[in-house]
Amino acid sequence: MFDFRSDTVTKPTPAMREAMAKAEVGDDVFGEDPTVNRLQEVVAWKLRKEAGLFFPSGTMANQVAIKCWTEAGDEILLERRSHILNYELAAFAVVSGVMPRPVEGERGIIRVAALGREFRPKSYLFSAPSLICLEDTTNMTGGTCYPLTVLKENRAFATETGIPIHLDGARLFNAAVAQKVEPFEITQYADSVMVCLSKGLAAPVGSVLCGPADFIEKARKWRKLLGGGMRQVGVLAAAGLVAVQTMVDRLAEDHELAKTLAAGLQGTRFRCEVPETNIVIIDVRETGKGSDAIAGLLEKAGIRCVLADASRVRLVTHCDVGKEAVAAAIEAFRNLKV
Ligand code: TLP
Repeated sequence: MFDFRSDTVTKPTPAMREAMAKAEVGDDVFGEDPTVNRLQEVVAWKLRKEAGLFFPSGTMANQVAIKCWTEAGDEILLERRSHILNYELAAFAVVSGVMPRPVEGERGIIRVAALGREFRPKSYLFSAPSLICLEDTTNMTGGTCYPLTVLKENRAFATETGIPIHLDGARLFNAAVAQKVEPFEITQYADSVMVCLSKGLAAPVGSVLCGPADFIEKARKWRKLLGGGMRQVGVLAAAGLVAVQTMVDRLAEDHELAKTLAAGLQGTRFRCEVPETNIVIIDVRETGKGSDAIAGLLEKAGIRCVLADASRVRLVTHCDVGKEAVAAAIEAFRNLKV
């Protein structure tokens, strides 16, 4: 069985396990875990933000960011197919009491004109637009990266309208590697950023939220309220440090394999765009079957994937699937009796 469901299935590397065993720890609710503090500093520096805060998950970090930037009754602008809107159980409504205003992106990329169309100025009739959430790389729209020029225009719009930008950078390091830029060249356009260590970087757990120092202080309170205050959590942060220090450059290999997979489907009834990073979204409509049926057949052929929607499946490349797995996936698609 080759597992292409997500890069979240990656297992911690031997170096991570060793670092975890040796990690110096303290009570992080008192701010006394040296390994957590180091991870927060390292990530905040890489993203050139004042401060960072370790979270058990990307979902909690995104939701705390929304909580910190908004008041109940506000609205947040975000892409129609974004993770925050579709895969976080409407937590923004439960935790922050805000309303989503979906924006149509191009392969998940929100351009300034689309923001302008959805933005409504302050009025006693409207819920106040209080936050723009961007996702880089985009997930269910195929791992696309925000061109820096688009981010710059969106930033200008946000500054003009006085709304902060939160960047869901679950796969921000994939974007930086694919675009051959430093992560801070991307994050300079956002007020707050969440990055995941548990996706392609292969750490077992964890995300870091970064932003201005006063925002992170506020976030610390909301993290605790949600039960995310952890104690000797340096054992997890140690793996996160190995992840950010040693697993970023190799993401290029995952991107290459995703391209190989997409190229292998050329000339078949499975349609996909050339992937920019490690996510391949495959449209199965030409087979006359739904994505659930195709995923079921692939599973029988030893290839695991997830559904992006009713007509598209998603395969993600990562460090625990190599060339052999990709060759097997191509063969499985080509041999499907549909
Ligand atoms: N994404 C997971 C699933 O939840 C869909 C995946 O397999 O891709 N933002 C983005 C863009 C994400 O892709 C994810 C996870 C998250 C946030 C949430 O991170 P976690 O799983 O740590 O809560």
